[in-house]
Order: sequence, then C-alpha cells, then structure tokens
Amino acid sequence: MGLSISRIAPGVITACLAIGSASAQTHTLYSNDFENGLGTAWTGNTSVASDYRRYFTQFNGRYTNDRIDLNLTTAANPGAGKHNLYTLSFDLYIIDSWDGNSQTHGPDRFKVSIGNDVLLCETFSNQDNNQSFRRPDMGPFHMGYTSTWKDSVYRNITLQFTAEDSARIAIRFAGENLQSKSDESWGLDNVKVRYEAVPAPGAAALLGMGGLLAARRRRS
Ligand SMILES: [Ca+2]
Ligand SMILES: [Ca+2]
Repeated sequence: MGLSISRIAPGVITACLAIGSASAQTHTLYSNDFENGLGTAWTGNTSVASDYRRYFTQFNGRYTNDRIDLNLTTAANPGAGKHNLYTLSFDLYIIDSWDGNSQTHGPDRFKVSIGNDVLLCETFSNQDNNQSFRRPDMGPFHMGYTSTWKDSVYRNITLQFTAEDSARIAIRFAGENLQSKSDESWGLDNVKVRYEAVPAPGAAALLGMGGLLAARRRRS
C-alpha cells in the first residue's frame, strides 16, 4: 500500500517495561471510540458499524481480509538521552465463525504491523480453544451478526513500539485467511496511542540498524 516506516529509528521494545512510572508523564497521541465516526486518520476501505448495540458500541468495522491503516505523526524529540515509547491499545471484536489454528478453514489470523515490523500476529477462534491468543474478555457467544456463529470481545490489547521523532507512521490492522463478511469479520474500538519519554536504548541496542529490533506484545 506504499506505506513505509523506513524512517523509524532503531530502538528496542521491552515487553515488561513499566508504564507510568513515578517520573514518567504519559501523553495521548491518538484516541477514538468511533462514536462520532472514524475521523481523518484512517485509510483503506474503512467503515463504521453501529449494529447490535447491546454488546457493541459504534466501532471501526467490519472487515475480513482487509488492511486498514492508522496514520499518525509521532511526537517531537523528547530531549537528550531519551526517546519516546509508544503504547497502542484497542478493543478487538472477533465476529462469527473464526476457526483459529484450523488448517482446514484457517488459520484465521489478526495482525498489527508497522511496515515490516509485526507487533501482533495471532489466531482467534469462536469455535473452540484452538487459538494462539488468550481467551476473550466476553464470549464466545452470539452477540450479533450471523446468528449461527458466536462472537467474542477482547478488551485493551496493548502493544508497544518506538519510532523516530516527528515521523509519519502507519499502524496497519489486518485479517488473514478469513471468509466472507457474513462468515468471519472483525472490528476495532477504543483505539488509543499514548507515549512517554524514556531513557534511550543502550549502545548494544543501537547496533541493530534498520528498524525496530524487537516488537514484543504485552498480553494484557
Ligand atoms: Ca465505540
Ligand atoms: Ca454471531
């Protein structure tokens, strides 16, 4: 799609790095609950869904094998000896007959990436426990859309990354190996990107030129 993070600086992501330590100040770069629409930051074949409000608020969806991008400009230089650590969080709606690790009907994957750096790549199932990601916060049970298939909600999935100062980045959300929208779909809600200035990675981390050294996820 022509989007690149070639300007992302070398950095290291530490999965267990404490967020909001005593001296750190967290800033919000982006926040959207989609109750007033998508806004202008999203590209791709995007849409808003507002069905089945008993379980879902208005959200960014629905999608199947689509790829949608959240386009942001990162924060300015936080100062000498520091860089910004970004925390992306969102709710994920996994709707209808996702098949998880099934080799017959899947594997049904949901993926988050920035350029070639994959922040999350996991399988999800509404049929059984055969999936790589943790169990949902709600479901699986039928919440809406196709009545013969169950649905599930994952709250506050949290991923961290570093990026160059004042750079344009595109955070990509994508489904893989899914069937039609009436059979398997997904949506996003309560998407937030926050950041805080933290000490710059040490010399060892800086040896890895050419992008993020690691992109680990926190399974919140
Ligand atoms: Ca919402
Ligand atoms: Ca359903």
